[in-house]
Amino acid sequence: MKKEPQEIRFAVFGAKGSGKTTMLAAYYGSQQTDSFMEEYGYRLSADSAEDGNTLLSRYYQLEEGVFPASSSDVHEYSFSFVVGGLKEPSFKLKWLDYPGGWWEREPSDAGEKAERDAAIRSLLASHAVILLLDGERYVKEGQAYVKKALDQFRNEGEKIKRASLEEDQGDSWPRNWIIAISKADLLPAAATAESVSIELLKGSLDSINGIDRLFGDDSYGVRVLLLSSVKARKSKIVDAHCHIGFPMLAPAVLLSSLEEVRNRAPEGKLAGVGGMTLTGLRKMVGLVDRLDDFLPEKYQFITIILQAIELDTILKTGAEVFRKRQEKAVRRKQFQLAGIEALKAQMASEEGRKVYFQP
Ligand SMILES: Nc1nc2c(ncn2[C@@H]2O[C@H](COP(=O)(O)OP(=O)(O)OP(=O)(O)O)[C@@H](O)[C@H]2O)c(=O)[nH]1
Ligand SMILES: [Mg+2]
Repeated sequence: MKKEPQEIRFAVFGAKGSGKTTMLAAYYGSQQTDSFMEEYGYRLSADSAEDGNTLLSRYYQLEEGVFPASSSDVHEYSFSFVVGGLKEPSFKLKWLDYPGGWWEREPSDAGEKAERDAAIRSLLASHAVILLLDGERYVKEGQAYVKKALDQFRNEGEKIKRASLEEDQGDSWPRNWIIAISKADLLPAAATAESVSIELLKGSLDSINGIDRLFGDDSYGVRVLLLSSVKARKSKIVDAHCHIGFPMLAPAVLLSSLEEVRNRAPEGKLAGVGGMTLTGLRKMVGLVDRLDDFLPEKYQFITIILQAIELDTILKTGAEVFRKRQEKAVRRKQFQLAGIEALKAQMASEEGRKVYFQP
């Protein structure tokens, strides 16, 4: 029997209006051009034709200047991560879109409660968590908004965590998290992921610590990803093809999942690895061999990637090297390796470093 490709799940938590649905449509739509495949060497394809059509029609609407309506349903999208030249996908990516209003009110009936519970179970099964902050409100209201949004998330998160402990799911809850700033087209031009990370630590340290405690995250600093789906002013789309941060989304999720492997390693197994810098991650590679036996199942696949990833080389080497290796892996029909090389190329690029910061 043919083996199914492994899947990476990530959870995007974002309040009503923070830009989740627009992001998914623009992320998917922007990858369906030949020029995307040429430039990045991969693309996502939706596993169901119906989902693909829904997302594409939302993308075309954006091109017409129309944003999607506020979501009233939850839906899980399944994508294949396909590297150019290969027929088989390298991985699957699962992405749940749901109404952000859920976090602001009680379920309206038993049906909605059941839907929410199922969604929460699926979010808890993810490899990485992204907290989406509304960039428009961040620009207008500054740290007051950030604090409010993070504290609200922590309160909700605590409820979810209690429920998951009751269901005995507690231990697979992801421990690290990324702040993504949506609508980053509205940030000052000089803003980088690192400068935003510094601002957040300066202005909202208590709230950030609160979330670290919720997840049991012991990293120092905060991972930040800048994202923008379109360029818009006052809710009017100026350029539907102008995106920020999209190519870094999958690598950021992957990096964050790798950290999770370190967090979950039994005491002593990764002694000496120290802080979770990219160089720290590199040191894990040699130690990771027998970790699989100790890790919850959903993380075992990530160790395969970790062994292939050579993070120090990424830091020293330009993206070109990885593109070449990707081509080689494609020629040899090494599906997973080709996908990994595509992501590494992106991590090594200058663009990648501007929009994603990992302490
Ligand atoms: N400037 C700018 N505005 C955006 C962008 N993405 C979304 N918006 C604005 O934010 C609004 C909400 O976006 P949605 O994608 O519907 O937000 P959501 O998180 O899915 O909201 P719910 O479905 O209600 O949870 C849009 O109607 C736009 O006005 C962006 O990339 N840049
Ligand atoms: Mg929505």
